Amino acid sequence: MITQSPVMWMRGGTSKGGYFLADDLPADTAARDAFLLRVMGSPDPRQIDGMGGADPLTSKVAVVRKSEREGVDVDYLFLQVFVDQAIVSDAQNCGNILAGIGPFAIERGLVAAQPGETRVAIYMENTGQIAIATVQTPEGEVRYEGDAKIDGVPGSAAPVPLEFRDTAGSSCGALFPTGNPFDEVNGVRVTLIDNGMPCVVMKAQDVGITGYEDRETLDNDAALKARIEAIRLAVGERMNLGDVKAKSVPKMMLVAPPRNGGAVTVRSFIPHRAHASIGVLGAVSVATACLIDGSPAAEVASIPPGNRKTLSVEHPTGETTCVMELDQGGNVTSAAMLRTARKLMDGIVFA
Ligand code: NQM
Repeated sequence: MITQSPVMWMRGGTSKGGYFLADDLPADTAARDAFLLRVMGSPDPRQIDGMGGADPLTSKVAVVRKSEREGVDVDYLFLQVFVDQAIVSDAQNCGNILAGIGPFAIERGLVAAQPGETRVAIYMENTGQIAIATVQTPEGEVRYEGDAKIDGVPGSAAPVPLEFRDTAGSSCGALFPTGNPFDEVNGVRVTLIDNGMPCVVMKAQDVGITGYEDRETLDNDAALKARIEAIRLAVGERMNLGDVKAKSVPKMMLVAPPRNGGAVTVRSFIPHRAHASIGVLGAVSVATACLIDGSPAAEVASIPPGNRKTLSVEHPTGETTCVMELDQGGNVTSAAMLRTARKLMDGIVFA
């Protein structure tokens, strides 16, 4: 059992976590997970004896290695360390923590900084797909300061644009794992979709809320949580995710008409706590659901014309903009998103 490891703590997008080199962690999965639970202080709702922030959004880990794949710089494995259960899950990807991977890879010497900016090709091990991150490297070093703002994070920082391609069916094997653009589950019309993140998309009003509630109100609504958890457990097998009781997917997405000029408003459960904003790939999957004629999301969404769509997804702390490219058949071929990241500390963590 290892008792300490080098680590860099970073904010990636609207999440925060520990970034490790794969070689610094045990190769054995059980030993690695036991170490990470100790590092985060899980299981404990306050994570008082560890680094976790008592929130799924701040109890995250990235494991990074130099890639041996053609055209790829680094491989990134995302691990969700549950807060109040002794679970470390690789069943989902994370597009927010992804925003810190390029800077971390350059900082650790896995990728050489280029003049001006550095494009880092990242293989996302959880889903077997590639993302491209562009990192500001004006003086041959990562620059974190800048003017880019993302809702859910105070202040501004250097931009880290992320591009995703071919994310359909990342974990479920198909964009619509049931083959249908919408289904009915427990009397609620839902779209079961995976365009980078397995999601169950439904109208907020169909489960008795407006869709404009704040995070705290949603987190305190036990009846709502029980209702959507029953839907989640019922669709796991249908989404090719198996028994999802101890998994952090699918995410539950409750949509309503936009209120601030955007495309749609979303309240997401990830899956047991309400998200303070929205996940990156979660937003891509919801935005994709909005483009499907006749789906519950399309009924409330406001979609601009054209094959290159800028879709503002409104959430509890502002909005997240997704730029979606569509082919002639209306299928989403790529998605891009602006994120930022910040190095918080570099040192040794103890278990
Ligand atoms: O959907 C939270 C987050 C995420 C995941 C979650 C994410 C994504 O906001 O790509 O970023 O859904 O658990 O970090």
